[in-house]
Amino acid sequence: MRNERIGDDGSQRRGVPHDTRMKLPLVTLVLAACSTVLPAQKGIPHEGRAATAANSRRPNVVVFFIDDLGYGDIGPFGGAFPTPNLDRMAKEGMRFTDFSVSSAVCSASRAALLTGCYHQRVGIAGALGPDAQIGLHENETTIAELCRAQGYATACFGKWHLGHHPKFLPTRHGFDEFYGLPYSNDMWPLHPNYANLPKDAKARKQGYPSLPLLEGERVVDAEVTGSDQELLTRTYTERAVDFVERNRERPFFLYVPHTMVHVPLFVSAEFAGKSCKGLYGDAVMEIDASVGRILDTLRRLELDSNTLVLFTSDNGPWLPYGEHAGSAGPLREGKGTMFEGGIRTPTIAWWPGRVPAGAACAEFAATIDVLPTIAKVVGAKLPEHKIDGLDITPLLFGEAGATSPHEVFCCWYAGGQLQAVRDARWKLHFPHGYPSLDGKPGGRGGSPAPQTTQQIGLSLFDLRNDPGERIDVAAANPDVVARLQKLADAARAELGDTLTKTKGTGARPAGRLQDGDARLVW
Ligand SMILES: [Ca+2]
Repeated sequence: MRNERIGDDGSQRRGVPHDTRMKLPLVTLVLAACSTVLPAQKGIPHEGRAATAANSRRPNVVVFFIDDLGYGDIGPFGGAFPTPNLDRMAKEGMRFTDFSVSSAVCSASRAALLTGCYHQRVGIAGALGPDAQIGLHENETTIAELCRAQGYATACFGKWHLGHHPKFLPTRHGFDEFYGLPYSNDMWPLHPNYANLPKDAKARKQGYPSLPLLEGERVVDAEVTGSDQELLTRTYTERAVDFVERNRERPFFLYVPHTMVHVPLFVSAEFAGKSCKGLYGDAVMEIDASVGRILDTLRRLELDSNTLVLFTSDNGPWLPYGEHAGSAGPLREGKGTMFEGGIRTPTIAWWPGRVPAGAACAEFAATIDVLPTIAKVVGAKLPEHKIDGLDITPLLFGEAGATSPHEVFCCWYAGGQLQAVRDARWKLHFPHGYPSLDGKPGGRGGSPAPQTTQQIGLSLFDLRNDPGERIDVAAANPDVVARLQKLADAARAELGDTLTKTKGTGARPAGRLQDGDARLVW
């Protein structure tokens, strides 16, 4: 929990009372739409035969979850780096321009994506480090478990970050296969907070142990080096391609949470200098190429018309890293804050023949919606426990008049503070502190510049006209403030709020390492 916590060491989930949201009529509308459309068939001999079999089966799902990629980093969202594969993906699919993660930091964000719950509900906050004794609870239900129950092959290639001890690993949460890092790639002895200290410095001894690489539950490299990190993006991609090829005749759920573009940045030789815009741009280009290679594999095996692919990021850019960080584009702040720059992520959905091509969806949606949406697509039942996400297939499939199913979305951070709530148009911040460069430049060469804690008072922003959250319009809209306050009160009662010292009733605990549990040793 050391380096990445950015003040989010114990946040809680925002709990939108399920009942409130379920009032919305859309949810039921949606259901009819998704299972009825049959994918186009392209039967051609050889691989075409597999495709024909594939097309009559349940759809495959692929989720890319990029680490710390900013809203303004990729071509379809106005980014400056060349991303031809994502450009094509957006041209053939749909951009979601108002799509949020649950928390502006790694572990919490991943917990929400995989469980369909606010991270506050499932007890995972901040970024878990090598000394963490907790992880995703065994009673939580992940997308992988829902899919596996439907007969899907499942795999995770990339960064897990929901607990590194065996009982918390992907293989215990519905994934048949896992290859990757257990947590962030900067949680190693070369972290800039420690690497530059004298060898005998006391603080240096508090640094990180060597970084392990896992296959399944086994450590296959006990000391990942920089040279090893250069190969991560490529190796995850090769694993993903191999997994798709091996499962071409069986439905699959493939989760690719790339280690990049989280610092420290590394690229393979092929991408070194390729962007002509620095190492960060090179890393974005290698991620882009990874997406292209996997989409090309789906096309080659004629699985494209039967595969839903989602691309998004786990949080906004880590701005103190300056030239080694991305851009939030027009949005305010970045990772570690619940401003839009921290939580609104560049999101693309792709499913030729199902998701409208070249479309943009400006309706609000979030990573908590991914589980119920995939459940709908693959014909799985939702978990019996309460979740916070809602089915967004009407948006995904471009139903006329479809709107966001969310009445409210809540932003918990920094130890369970309910820092903000929003609806389709308005976002109300409650008074809180947040880390910021405050207009100063970010760091250079992979070292972060210091941030200071800034304060925001009660503030209302009109996201429709001011997505950059610059102009406080609370005074002019007392009715909106009152309505959002009321929704926030309900969320606090459900999942708590440390800002108002409210205890919620609906939160569930994280999993905790117990005496006798196996430890990951390396
Ligand atoms: Ca992250």
